[in-house]
Amino acid sequence: SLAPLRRALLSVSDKSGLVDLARALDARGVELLSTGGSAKALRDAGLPVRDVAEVTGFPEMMDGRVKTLHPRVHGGLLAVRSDEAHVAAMDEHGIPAIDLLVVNLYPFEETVAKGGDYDSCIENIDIGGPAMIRAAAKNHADVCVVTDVEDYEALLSELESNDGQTDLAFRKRLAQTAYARTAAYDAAVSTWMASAIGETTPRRRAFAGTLVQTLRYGENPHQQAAFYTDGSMRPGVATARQIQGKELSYNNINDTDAAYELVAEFGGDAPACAIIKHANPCGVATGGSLKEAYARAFDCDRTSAFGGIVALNRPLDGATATEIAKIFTEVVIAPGADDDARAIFAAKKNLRLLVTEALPDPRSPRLTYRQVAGGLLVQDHDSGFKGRDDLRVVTERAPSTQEVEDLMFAWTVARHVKSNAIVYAKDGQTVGVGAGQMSRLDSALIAAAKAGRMGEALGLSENPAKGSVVASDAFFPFADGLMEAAGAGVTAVIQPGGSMRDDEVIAAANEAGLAMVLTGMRHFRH
Ligand code: 93A
Repeated sequence: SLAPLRRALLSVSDKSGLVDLARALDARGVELLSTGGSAKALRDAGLPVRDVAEVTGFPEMMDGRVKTLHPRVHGGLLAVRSDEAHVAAMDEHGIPAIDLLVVNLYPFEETVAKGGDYDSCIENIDIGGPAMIRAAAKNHADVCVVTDVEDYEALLSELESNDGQTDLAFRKRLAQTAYARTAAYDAAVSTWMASAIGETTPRRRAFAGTLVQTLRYGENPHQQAAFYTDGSMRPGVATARQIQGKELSYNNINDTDAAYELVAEFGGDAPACAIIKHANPCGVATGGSLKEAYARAFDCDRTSAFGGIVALNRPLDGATATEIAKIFTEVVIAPGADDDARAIFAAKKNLRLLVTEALPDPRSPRLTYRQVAGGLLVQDHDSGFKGRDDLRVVTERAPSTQEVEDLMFAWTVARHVKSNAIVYAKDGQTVGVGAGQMSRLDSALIAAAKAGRMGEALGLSENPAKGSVVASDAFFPFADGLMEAAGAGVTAVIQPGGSMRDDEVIAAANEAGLAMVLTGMRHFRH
């Protein structure tokens, strides 16, 4: 719905673009209210402007600490235009309706960045600005709020296309941006204060998150830790319901996330199971019943699966619960658990059972953050995807239908393995995972060795790597890693390609009679 724009309040520290914006508003017949410095800039440009002090009946005081903090300002921002009582209150108290708020805040971050002293940082904490921004953003049903000079143009073209009015969708978008600004602003204040006073307690840290719980400790017992939700409500460990078991630990949460994000790749069609240790999958399987998927994931590396995290893509049933309960497992997460399963787990007091309403969507866009000394690395979550149709066959032999199935499975798992990642798989089951090595060759060697151990543990007559396929999360820089896999008995290879030595690697694959496909997309994970 469209909202008219009759009166605007402009109060900005960064005055760039202010005069042009005000001139355009004035040309549309918008009445301009403004605070000290902003009002002066407008007056100097010859624009008609009314001082907020005139509206409030109070002068700006206390070095500007109190200028807009007044009911005649906040009433004008917060009044619901469709509410008779609100409108009556405006009339009774001489409160002018403010339809547009343009504010940018005291340059607190800049003051800190240029090494301002304690007192000047304190003086640059804006109080009135955030108060108005938050009020206007709350009342976006009637009021438009602009907090970024970059959005002035968008505002003017919005007015242009709506005959001087603003659309609700536009006001919502700016309101959301406004809250991002005030949240980041206060986070900056808190972070600065934390360093000023040497506060390092995790639960006192500021960032855009909501505290779920203080954890007993972090990655190690001497580290303090806390758990926050990011407000996205994405299905997963942060929003899961814990049915039973001990309190989740920091590592539990991290590993449960890795497990659930991996198993979600398989959707809900065929049962799938992933078992995680130290953020890497030690076994993944799909197909058959849920119980079979678990058993086959477990079989890949029974030793590592001890004390692991189990994620399922289907609601946990009694048969699968019985199987899982046979060994020590830290956490089980699934999109639900039936009564049988709950009864079976009830006997295992410590075993943590988490259920979610749904599986996470592995393709949905979001950001990931990683802290480095003095900074945050922010990037898109790796939701890039290549399907069967994107595969490019580069060898003389093309993979068979069964090999393509296994290649896609191995490729799906590999993106969830820490780099360098090498995954051997057969019939929808991992048979060897090489994770986190500094050389791809070493990861290939480890994956092959683990396949050998799997064969021994299960008493197989043949190494399960024989007749398997291999996935590599990034290209083979040399043929050696590929040759190692060929030696282990793989018949087909999936990898991104793009190495300077692709030709050499392809020639080696042909020499060994392998089928190889390139995806053109790398999936490093660190
Ligand atoms: O000191 S304040 O927190 N107290 C207030 O009441 C107040 N109202 C607006 N700072 C306040 N502001 C801020 O003043 C605005 O957020 C803006 O950054 C600045 C604009 O002041 P001027 O127009 O006087 O340059």
